[in-house]
Amino acid sequence: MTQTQFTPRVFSGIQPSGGLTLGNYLGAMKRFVDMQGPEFETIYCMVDLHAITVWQDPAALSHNTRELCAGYIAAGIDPEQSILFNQSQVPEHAQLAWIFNCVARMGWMQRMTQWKDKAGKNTQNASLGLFAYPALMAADILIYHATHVPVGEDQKQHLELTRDIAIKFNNDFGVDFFPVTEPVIEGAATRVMSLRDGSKKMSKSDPSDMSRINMTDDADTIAKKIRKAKTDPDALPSEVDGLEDRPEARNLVNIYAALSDSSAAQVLAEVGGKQFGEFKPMLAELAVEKLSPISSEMARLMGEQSEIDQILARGAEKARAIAAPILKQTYEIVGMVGAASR
Ligand code: AQP
Repeated sequence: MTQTQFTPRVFSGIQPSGGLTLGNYLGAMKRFVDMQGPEFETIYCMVDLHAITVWQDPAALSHNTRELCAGYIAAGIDPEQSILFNQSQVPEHAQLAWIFNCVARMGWMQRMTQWKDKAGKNTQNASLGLFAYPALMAADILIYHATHVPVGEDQKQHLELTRDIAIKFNNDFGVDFFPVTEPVIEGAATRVMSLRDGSKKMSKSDPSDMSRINMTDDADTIAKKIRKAKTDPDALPSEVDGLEDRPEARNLVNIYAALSDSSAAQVLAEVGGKQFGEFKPMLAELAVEKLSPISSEMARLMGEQSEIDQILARGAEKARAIAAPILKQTYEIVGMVGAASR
């Protein structure tokens, strides 16, 4: 563990690997907004270098990066208060990632469940970048000496690896340089599940559009997707224990709880005993009420492309002002000639 007092600083990112989903919003973005305030410096990123670990059409990548930026702002991230940028504009991420590629062990990467899920059976054909993804993620966080990282449940293992990399670097070089970052995995919807299969995470890249709510879906589409969401024939229970072995019911209750800033227990106290025929329209109404203002603001911002590009460029400049000195010190610690005079 480190003894150094680090500035309380939040870093997190989202991949522009598709359109934003309700899972990204509830598990990550909404909580990024909550963490904006006097307690922390906040740095939020569109992690485009991560996105290309699987094939991305170049035009779609640019579009999705801008749309994600619009999503951050529409959801409540203030680019004056938080640093908002896309990863590839700050080369220090990739530079530190290389150092971490040399610190992390192959065995650590091989244990990552996201690697196993995304590479599937054909690991020989997966990109080297996909395998090394967690080292780049560690660099994203540690290049800012971030102390807190809000993420969804699926990123827990990668954050543990980030801590392992920080500890190993500090031990290998006999320094107390990188913080051992705290994951912040909180709220009612840390793992929003697919609307078609309660055992699968809601994901941007799921081939079925009916499995997810996109932040750009209109009111009718949201209502239709919720109406068609897979459920079971029983009424909702009055207590959380009654959701055990009912993953689809639990998912819809958790989504309702997160959208209404309450807990599953509070929701069930209100809706326990209702059939899905009654609960689904309530959920659809709430989802439309909360998401429509965000999607219409995203659409408006997407009409202002040059403004988005300027916000990203300004954000990248501010990010580099923090990242460059940390990279310089890292190079000095590692023994790279010339680092001290840069
Ligand atoms: N279903 C989810 N429930 C809660 N949180 C979620 N997150 C993603 N899906 C859910 C959180 O969103 C943040 C950004 O995730 P990401 O875009 O970097 O990558 P991901 O986790 O791989 O998300 P997707 O949607 O599944 O993307 P693809 O399909 O491209 O792999 C993270 O904090 C994540 O936990």
